[in-house]
Parts: sequence; C-alpha cells; structure tokens
Amino acid sequence: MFQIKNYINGEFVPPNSGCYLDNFNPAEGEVYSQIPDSDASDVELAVQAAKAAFPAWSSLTREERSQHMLNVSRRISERLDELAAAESTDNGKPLWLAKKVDIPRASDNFKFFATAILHDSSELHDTDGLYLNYTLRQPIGVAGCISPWNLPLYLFTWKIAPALASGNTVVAKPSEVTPMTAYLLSEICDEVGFPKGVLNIVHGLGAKVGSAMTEHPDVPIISFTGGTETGKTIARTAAPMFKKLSLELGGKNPNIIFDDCDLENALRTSLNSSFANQGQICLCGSRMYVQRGIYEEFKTRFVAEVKKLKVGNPKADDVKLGAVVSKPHFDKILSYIALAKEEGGTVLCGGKPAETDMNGWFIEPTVIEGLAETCRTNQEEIFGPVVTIQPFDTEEEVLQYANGTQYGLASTVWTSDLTKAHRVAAQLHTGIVWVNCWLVRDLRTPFGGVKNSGVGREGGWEALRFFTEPKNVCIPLS
Ligand code: TXE
Repeated sequence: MFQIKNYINGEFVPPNSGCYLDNFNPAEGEVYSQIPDSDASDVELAVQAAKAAFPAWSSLTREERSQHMLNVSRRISERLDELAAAESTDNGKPLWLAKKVDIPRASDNFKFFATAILHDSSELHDTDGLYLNYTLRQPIGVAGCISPWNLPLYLFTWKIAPALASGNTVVAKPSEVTPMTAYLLSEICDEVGFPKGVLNIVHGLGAKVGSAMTEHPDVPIISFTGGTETGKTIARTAAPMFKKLSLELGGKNPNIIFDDCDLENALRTSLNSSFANQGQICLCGSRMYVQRGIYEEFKTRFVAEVKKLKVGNPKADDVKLGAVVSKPHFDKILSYIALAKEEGGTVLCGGKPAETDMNGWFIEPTVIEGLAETCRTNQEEIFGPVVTIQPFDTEEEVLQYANGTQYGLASTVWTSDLTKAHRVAAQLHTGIVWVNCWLVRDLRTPFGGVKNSGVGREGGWEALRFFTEPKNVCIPLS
C-alpha cells in the first residue's frame, strides 16, 4: 500500500507517530493509499523549517522568486496527465475535468503570481513638498495554508502561490480526503530544486494538523478554504493571537433566470453550474429561481436534460458526474434529499444513488421543486448534485429570496436587459456576480464572499496585499 510522506525542509519524511490513515478511491469505494497521521510535533518541524528558510527566500529578488515559481508551474504542466489521473482517482471527479480545469489551473496559479509580483506596485505621497511618505509591502513570515477536498490541487496552489510569491515561506495542509496531488506537488518541488524549507507540506487530520497550524505562535497568517463551521473554529483560535485570516467558506448560491433571458444559454450553462464536479464547487448555483413567464418551459426542458447526464466511471470521457468524494459526504447528500421530501419538496429527477458498474459513491443529479424559501434544504449548503427550483414573479421578490440565506458567495443572473443586470447585480449580497455566464475566472479579480461565506478576498492584488504587511515610511525632503 503506497504511503504518502510529509515534505519538510525539502525531505520526504514519515510522521513522527509512525501512524497512517487510509485514503479512499471514491469511485471504487476502497482504500488505495495511506497518508501520514501527523500531529503537532510534525507541524513544529515544518514551522521551524519554514522559519529557517524565510530570511533567504524573502531576500531573493522578485525575479529570482518568479523563476523558482515558474519552474514549478512548468513542471505541473509537463506532468498534467499523471496529476489529472491522480486527482480523478483521489476525488472521484471525471478525468476530463481534472485535465481541462483542475491541473491547468494549478499551473496557472503559480504562473500568475510568479508574474504578478513583477508588476506589483506600492504607493508614495509627496507631503506638501516637505516629506515623502512611501509604503513598503513586506512579507509576513510563515504562512499557513489549509485547503479542502473539492478542487484539491487547484485550491491548494491558489493559496500557496501568492504566499510564496510575496516572499513568505509556507506550511501547507491539504485535505486528508484528497492528499495525492499535494504529495505530487512536493515531488515536483524536489524535481525542480525548489529551495528547501520554503514550502512544507504536512498531511493529516484537520483537528490535529490544521489546528496545530492555527494555534502555532510562529504562524501569523492563515489562508483557509473549507466549511463555515471550520472557519468559525479557526477564527476563534486565531482571534486572541490577532492572526491575519483569509476564510473562503461555504455557499448557497442563487441562479436567477428572468423571462427575458437567452433561454438556450441559460439552460445549457445552468446544467454545468448545477452539477459540475458533482455539485461540489462552492460556486455552484444550487438555488434556481425562474421567472413565472418561462418557468414551466424552462423546468421541463432543464429536467429532461438533467436526466441525460451520465453518471459513472470518472475515467470515461462521456461521464458528466463521477463519484462524490467520500462515504460520509455521500450519506450527507442523501440525508438532505430525504429532508427535502420531509419539507414538502417534489423530486423531479434523481434523488437516489446512481446505478453504476462500480462500488463507489455515486448520486444521480437531482432537481427538487415546491420547497418553502425558508426551509433547511433552501438554507443549508448541501454541496452535492442537488438543486432546488422555484418560480418568482418580480425582481423585488427574487432579490429577497436570493439574499435570504446566511451565505453570500456567488450569484448568477440571466437577463437580456443590461440595465436590469446592473441593477440586480448591485443589490445581490454576494462577493461574486456572473451575468449571462458562470465560472468565468480571471485570476486578477477579487474572489470571496460575505456573511457566512467568509472573510477577505483571494486573487490578484487582493492576494498579494493579504500576504504582505504595508509599512508607511515618512522622511523629510530637506
Ligand atoms: O471542509 P472542512 P470539508 C463545505 C461543504 C462541505 C463542508 C465540509 O459544505 O460539505 O464544507 O467540507 C481542515 N482547524 N466546503 O470537510 O472540514 C481539513 O482537514 C484547522 C466548501 O472539506 O472545513 C481540510 O484540510 N483545519 C468549501 C480543510 O480544513 C481544519 C470547499 C477543509 O475541511 C480543522 C469544501 C480545524 N479544526 C467544503 N478541521 C469551499 N468554500 O469551496 C478541518 N480542517
């Protein structure tokens, strides 16, 4: 049984405990590898390595750091097929999706921030001709990066890249549910001669490894993506230490479809925004609101298309949905479908485990109608291939629905009236609004949400600002 190792100070090392945890292939429903069951003592070694590497790494020129990061980006691209296969096996997602989205984006994350730091700027003020006020943006130290299982390498590198580019060193923890591509990233760092101790990867459980990182006095900054409840735990731990936090949490995203929309495009894109990655993307549109004038037509055609979506072997090119990530998550999603029925919902399609020739955890894409706006199914994040659909009449009504949950991550709006699009976008309580499109991602844009969807923004200059401290220096001109 293949055993992943931690990557500390440029070395592949076993956990101090010598203990390992099982890692499952969700499409087969069986253990296929093991990960270190690391603990605070392993985190301590990683933090010490990162601290020791910080002076040299933060003193490199931007060009030198950029070159090191471009080497990693290039090697990720060169190992695309192997990384995509590993991601699909580990997460259950379709192989074509990992090849097309997850792994190219991981390479792009390193490439984007490797070049962004060459164009980053700061500010300088001429104070009445008497003083110069200039701002230094300095790296902070050892950054803690904690990532989830839905887009494993994509989100892992989304945090690590800006942290490193800004001159910090990193202790990073991937989800224990999908560790494999993080391990392969450490292999890549070793292959390209990435400076030892600059990036350290510690595998293990969140409550042991993640919490040790959050509690560690020498990790002054934490970037986290995961569940809202875990985000609260991290915030509570970090608060008395005044740590700098970026928390990208859950979502319950509205997909608002006005009757003046391009219906063909809205239909086609909504299939993707509802079920991509088995609905396990925090940006998926899980609440569909369709204006009454087209409700019946849209619903009928949407359900007919959903029924055609193939669920099965993630390695098959024609599969749209692979396996959901774990047995506990499989059970959680099915429990929400049962809850929806109890709350008065009508399952229009799906609603049960999918029949496949594999032994893993597959769920049919599910559409549910007839729920009250305030019921739990419409308020809580399911994070699976399940969407609710309901009609609305007026703009005011749908804005109330859309803004009526604890979350505020992303919204999608479908209309041909641009004045309405601008007006509605301005009134949605989310950090991201897509109009007549979905999941268009420009890495320069601010990424994140409000309310229980998190704190702070990732992406572009926002990420470089997060991973540096501004220092204002004032000096007389005479
Ligand atoms: O998140 P967790 P999971 C949502 C989605 C999902 C739920 C749980 O609803 O069902 O969150 O998903 C580490 N201190 N999203 O289990 O548990 C953990 O080891 C420090 C939305 O992935 O939050 C993992 O590495 N770290 C999200 C990471 O946190 C801790 C994407 C995320 O795990 C910790 C994924 C602790 N006490 C899930 N406990 C999005 N916004 O995209 C756990 N961890």
